[in-house]
Amino acid sequence: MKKTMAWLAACMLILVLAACGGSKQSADSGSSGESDPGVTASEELVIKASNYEFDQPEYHLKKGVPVNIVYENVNGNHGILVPELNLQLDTRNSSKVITPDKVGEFEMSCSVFCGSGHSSMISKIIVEE
Ligand SMILES: [Cu+2]
Repeated sequence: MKKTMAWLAACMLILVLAACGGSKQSADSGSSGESDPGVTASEELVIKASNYEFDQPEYHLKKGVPVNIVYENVNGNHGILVPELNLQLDTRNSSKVITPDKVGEFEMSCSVFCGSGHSSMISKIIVEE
């Protein structure tokens, strides 16, 4: 009986040592930068554009909260562009999940040259703490 216990203990010790020696290299999880394909957004923000305005003068987001931005084209042909948030959407590419990482007000403009009212298509994305 005692012999068996000793043998078991020895086995355990070898296993533990082997496990420790083998797990030295830890896999680095590669960060993908700005776009977050692995993130599931719990929030959704729909931004609509028509000739020649966005449906709201400002849109509010929370810092650090993943949000799925959905672009909806009501009439004409427009898009949205927010360089600071690395966000550009239009009818062909109409949604993207972003996680704002800084607080501030960011100007949103129309990404498609749509006609006489193009330059007046300006709204704001406001990121709050
Ligand atoms: Cu436009």
